[in-house]
Amino acid sequence: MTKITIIGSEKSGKTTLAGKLGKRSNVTDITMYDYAKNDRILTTIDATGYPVSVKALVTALNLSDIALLCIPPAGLDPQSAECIIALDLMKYKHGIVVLTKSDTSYPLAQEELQAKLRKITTGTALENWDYISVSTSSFEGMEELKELIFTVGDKADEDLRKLDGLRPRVVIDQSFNVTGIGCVVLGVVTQGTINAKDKMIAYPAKKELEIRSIQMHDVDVKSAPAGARVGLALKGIQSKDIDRGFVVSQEETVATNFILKCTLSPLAKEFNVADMLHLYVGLQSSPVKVTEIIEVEAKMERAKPGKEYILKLSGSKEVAYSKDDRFVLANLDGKQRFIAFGYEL
Ligand SMILES: Nc1nc2c(ncn2[C@@H]2O[C@H](COP(=O)(O)OP(=O)(O)O)[C@@H](O)[C@H]2O)c(=O)[nH]1
Ligand SMILES: [Mg+2]
Repeated sequence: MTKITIIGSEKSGKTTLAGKLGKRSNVTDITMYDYAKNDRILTTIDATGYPVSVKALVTALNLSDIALLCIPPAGLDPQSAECIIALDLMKYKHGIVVLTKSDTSYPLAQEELQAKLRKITTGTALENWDYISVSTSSFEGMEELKELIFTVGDKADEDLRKLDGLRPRVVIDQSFNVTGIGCVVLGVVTQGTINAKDKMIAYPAKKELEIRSIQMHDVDVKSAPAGARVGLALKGIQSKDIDRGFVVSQEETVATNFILKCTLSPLAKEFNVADMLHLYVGLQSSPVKVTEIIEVEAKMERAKPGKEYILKLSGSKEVAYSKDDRFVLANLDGKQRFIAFGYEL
């Protein structure tokens, strides 16, 4: 099972490409496309809510294993630059840079664009990504792209197999009520293996539940490994008590205030004590106020790009997370909105 997200600048051909990679299934601020052939299953997510919503981008990326960054012949614009910063702050491991609309460009220009992008992304999470030119009009590169997605998908799967033995966690992206069944949620097993009859807890609300049954691509299964996109019928909980962003797990920390060791992007906008930022972890987000900025031992009034700080952040919304979860911070007033990543101290 391979899960990809297509991101990039507006009008770079993202939605058209997603439409060529599968059948559209559901739409919110992210749109999913499904494709199944033999034992290959591909879920493609178009972060349709982005660029208006940063959350749509983070959500789509956190539901996927591979990012496709679309760059049209016109090259980088502020939005694709913001996508690169987001991918770097998230340390997004697997991805492909797709040079779109190749029918409107020339091979030499495509080569130059590729060289330029490779230079810009040196030292970022995108450093070793593959590049491919495609056109959804002439179909140039489309078969090669599908093959490449599955090759990168195999590498992503290898990484996921290392997570099968960890304690199970499922991030939820949808919940609804099905007549005769009850509460059904859709989500992704981010680590561990889940089994039917497992007793788990829905965080941050801390509601106990039992997994009644598990489906993967509409097929009933007894268990699901790390990386699986699953539909779960749940016992002991109502659909109104579980929502997008919830984590079904056995143990999570729940907090409204955070002390994070943060690294600011060199391209971040400066911010000050008392500024409001947005914090993202998994599919959750919360507005937080910066209450303290500490550089090594000294207290600061202002946080500068490219540096490390301990940030004290105060919010009012409960967020569930675990020790090794990577937090991302954004300043929604900025032009380039992503500013830092951090871990709980
Ligand atoms: N010539 C050409 N036009 C394309 C290609 N892919 C998309 N387009 C056109 O580019 C425009 C923007 O495409 P869309 O998929 O909506 O871009 P998005 O904003 O990134 O989702 C539309 O008019 C598409 O028909 C392509 O490969 N070649
Ligand atoms: Mg679109």
